[in-house]
Amino acid sequence: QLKEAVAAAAIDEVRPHLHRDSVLGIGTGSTANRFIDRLAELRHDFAGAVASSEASAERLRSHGIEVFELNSVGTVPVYVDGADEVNAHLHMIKGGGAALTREKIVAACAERFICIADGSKKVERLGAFPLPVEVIPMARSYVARELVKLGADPVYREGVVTDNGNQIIDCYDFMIDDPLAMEARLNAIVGVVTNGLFAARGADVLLLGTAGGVERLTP
Ligand code: DER
Repeated sequence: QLKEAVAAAAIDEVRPHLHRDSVLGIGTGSTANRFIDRLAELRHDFAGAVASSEASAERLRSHGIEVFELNSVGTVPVYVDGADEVNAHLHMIKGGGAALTREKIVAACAERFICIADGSKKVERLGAFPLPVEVIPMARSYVARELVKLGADPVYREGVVTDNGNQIIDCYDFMIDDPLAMEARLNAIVGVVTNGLFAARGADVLLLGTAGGVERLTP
């Protein structure tokens, strides 16, 4: 359905940017999984992938796709990933799947970020989806107090430990008028590892699955 359609569109979107020793950047989540499942179609057009989570790395390997450590590759030509929300500037909220830190790292290394999402993710203003913030465990309460000062309702995502051994606070009731400024503000809180605002490095292309077909949007 919509996830399949945007995954198929993403295969066509990335193909022109690949050569046989390219290494692709791969995101995390159910939409990224649909893309991973179709990558075999491009098997001979790239060498392997870097993954933004152990879960995605395992899924890639299950399709016989070589997974590289990011430190052993330079920039990647494309990064393909989903989002929890995306606005008209292609700023995103990500982190619903608790992989935001490695997603942000691989996205930073990518020449082109291709976001794949169903139409429900497109919003006017970011923040209806609770903004994930990855924190160093010992700093969790301190960071929560700082988030309250910024107007958020911080909720500890119980029982979740990220691939990096950290915890997640989800910021509820936190409508974000200036994603660029808020991303920088959150990064300045001691104990914050990563916040789920992808604005400084947003997406370059959004493939949005709608009932009328896949829309291709740019900032
Ligand atoms: O955690 C993330 O940032 C993922 O990209 C996620 O939020 C999107 O997940 P979905 O494709 O399963 O909706």
